[in-house]
Amino acid sequence: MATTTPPTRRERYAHQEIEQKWRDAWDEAQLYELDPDGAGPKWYAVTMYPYPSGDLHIGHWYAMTPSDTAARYKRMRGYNVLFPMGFDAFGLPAENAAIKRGIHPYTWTMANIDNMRRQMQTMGTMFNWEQSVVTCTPAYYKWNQWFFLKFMESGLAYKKEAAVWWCPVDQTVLANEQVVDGRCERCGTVVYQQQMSQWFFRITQYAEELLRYDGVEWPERVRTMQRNWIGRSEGARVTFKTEAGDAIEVFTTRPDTLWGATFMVLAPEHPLVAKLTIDAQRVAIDAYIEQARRETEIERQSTEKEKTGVFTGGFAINPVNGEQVQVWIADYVLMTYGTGAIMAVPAHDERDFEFAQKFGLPIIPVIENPNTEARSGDEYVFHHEYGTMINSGELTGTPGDVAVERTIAWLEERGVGTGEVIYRLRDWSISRQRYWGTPIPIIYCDDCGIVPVPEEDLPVVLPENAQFTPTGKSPLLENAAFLNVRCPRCDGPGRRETDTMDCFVDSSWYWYRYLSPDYADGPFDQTMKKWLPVDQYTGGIEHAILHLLYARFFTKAMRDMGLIDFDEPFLRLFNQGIILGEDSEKMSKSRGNVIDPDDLVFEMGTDTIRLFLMFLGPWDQGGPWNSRGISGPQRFLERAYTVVGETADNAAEERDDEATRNLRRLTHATIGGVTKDIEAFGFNTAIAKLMEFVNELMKGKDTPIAQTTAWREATESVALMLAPFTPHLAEELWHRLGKPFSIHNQSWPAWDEELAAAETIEVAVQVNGKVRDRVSLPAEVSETDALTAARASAKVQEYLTDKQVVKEIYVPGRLISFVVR
Ligand code: ANZ
Ligand code: ZN
Repeated sequence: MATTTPPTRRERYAHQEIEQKWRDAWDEAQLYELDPDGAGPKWYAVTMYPYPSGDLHIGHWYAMTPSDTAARYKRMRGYNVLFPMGFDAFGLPAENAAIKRGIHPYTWTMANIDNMRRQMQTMGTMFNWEQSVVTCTPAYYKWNQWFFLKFMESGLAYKKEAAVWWCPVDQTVLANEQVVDGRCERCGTVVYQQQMSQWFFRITQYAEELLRYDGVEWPERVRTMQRNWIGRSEGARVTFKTEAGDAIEVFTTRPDTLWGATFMVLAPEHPLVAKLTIDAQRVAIDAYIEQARRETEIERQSTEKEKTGVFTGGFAINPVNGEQVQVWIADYVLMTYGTGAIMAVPAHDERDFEFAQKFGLPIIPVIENPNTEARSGDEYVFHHEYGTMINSGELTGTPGDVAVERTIAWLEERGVGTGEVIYRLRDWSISRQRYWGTPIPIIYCDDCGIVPVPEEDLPVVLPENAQFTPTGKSPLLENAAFLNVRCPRCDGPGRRETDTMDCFVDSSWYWYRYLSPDYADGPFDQTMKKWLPVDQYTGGIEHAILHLLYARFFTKAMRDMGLIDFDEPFLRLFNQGIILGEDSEKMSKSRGNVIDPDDLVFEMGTDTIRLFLMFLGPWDQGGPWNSRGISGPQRFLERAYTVVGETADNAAEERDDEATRNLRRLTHATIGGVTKDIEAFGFNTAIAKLMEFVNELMKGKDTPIAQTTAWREATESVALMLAPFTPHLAEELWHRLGKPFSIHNQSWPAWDEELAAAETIEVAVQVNGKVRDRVSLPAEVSETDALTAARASAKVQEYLTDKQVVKEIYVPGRLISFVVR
């Protein structure tokens, strides 16, 4: 097309045309399609799949484009890379949209997925779209149901009546993991406990193994969070007897303090409370139970709160010394931990100490304070140190380092206690009274009881018709056609389970399904198993506990089913940071600080955004968006385009002078540095090195150096190193360099350490006119550094010690001379 505007000296980089052109070319060539039999070692990279909320935001870009860069780099290193993407499509927001706006969750979800897929195409990623999953499709959730049945067979899935967390706004049960500081993770409402019959996955069976991370590289931070969540405690279970002969079991981490147990405290929900309570105390006890029921666990455990409690009027016998002790109830003892009852040792436990002080209960020290300065005056100050046992019958005098184990042995001999390990981890409750999830494949029959749906009848398809009213009851209850079925065992009338599965079930194994999304004979095709386990998993730190623990549990369960033969799903884990708004606040519509990637793509192109996000800082740090800061990466890409484009047709003469040697050195040093940085996910520093390199090239582009083979090597390296970061521009540069399509099938440039090393020169060192040594120095060394290096030579030092240096000279590149007296 003819144009009247004179051509600018520097052709501008027309991102819109270029990016679309190359994306079309990649699609056409099916460039990124997986070749299961392709050459090279396998590399399985997974970025946590998104929830299809509707719009791709800049956080998605920050999660996905750097991991794309890492995957592209691996591809250039010769790996056969699998890098799929999918959608976590079940869950509450879809159902809430249905309630609020009358759109069916399926319609809402699928429309969102279409939109997000379209937006994702503009990110220029190499996702293997033919390996994708959408978890709300029967082809996917059938296998959730299959896993459920297999878990039932092996005792990993079971049903029990349990106190569960209930969110009054979302009208559903929440897993422990979904309760944050006593509130619903989704809507922030204070949750409370309710008794309900629920399906559970027995994750506690793997508690011990989940504490180990053999052969995986995971951030210490995540491992610590998971370890704390699993919460392993070593101690003893000890039996106290009531006057009526009932056994009250307690769990204690400090059996060595047993002789100081001067009272007992039961959780208000403890089953023995009713029996222990004497008539005179019943009103007070009942009122207290009611009050405690309304408190969250966080409130109950708060150390700031003043201790409260009520005496039941009942007594128990301390088994080690036969002393009678009062039995109280108090909210600080939780029914959900240990045995729901404690022996209170006010001399050595802070909560018990406060409680005893408030209610005037006896305090008997039984552990010597190894920290003598802590003793003060007459008033007893509690301490929780380990130390020599005192006031402890025949164990008095036992040293602190063996006190716990000796006490346990002593208890075991007498049959009143045993060593025990307990965990804070609870079994995973997976029942949800909601519609938009995987139906639990169970049928209830009056005659046969709980009957699993036979495997050949899977999937139990989620019916389209349901009442979306937040009643707290499962919407499927209203659907008679779904509800009423024949019992698979006796053919009598049966009812389907109407609860659906927690959608964390879906995300516990989706990367196995990526291997063969259409496979009909199992959750995944065993012929694809060479890709497993995942080599690199990336995603947000918010999933450190829930998702990642469930994922590990599923993998261990699958191993024990014989489906796979490894222990951990993700060999390496990386957590990216968060992109904040320009005001350094979390992006939110109400703050008006949301950055819309679609606008940016239009304005400045995909490659610029990708580069900016990676240049922002270390990937795990995140940081605020900076609309002025984007001009740096933008200018850099313009420069790269100019420097490569303008010299692409230059002559390429073989030359070997200082200038070409310097250029080669810089080229190889840059490749070496960028490689090391990418390997360590140091994208920002890698980009900084590329920027410096291109700046140097800008200086030489109109000089004779630009007519050499060294220059060709340099410009080709720029294109190749940009390929993982800015795939469109790199493809364009490659094309301009006259190279065949596609740059994304090229090898990562090799570098030569020797060429990369700074050039060195040999310089003679004279003392009083006689050569005493030769030192190697970088060619561009400064006078000060040259003199320092010369003084450091042992041979030179011999002639300098005890002498006064009266003159020192550096003749650049030739000589260092000292005159001494
Ligand atoms: C006596 C004792 C004496 C205790 C002492 C501690 C110090 P971790 O480490 O968290 O496992 N405990 C046990 N079950 C409880 C429950 N359901 N609710 C509230 N507290 C409970 O804590 C174990 C300790 O927490 C146990 O050891 C018990 O108090 C208390 F000098 O027993 B200890
Ligand atoms: Zn039956």
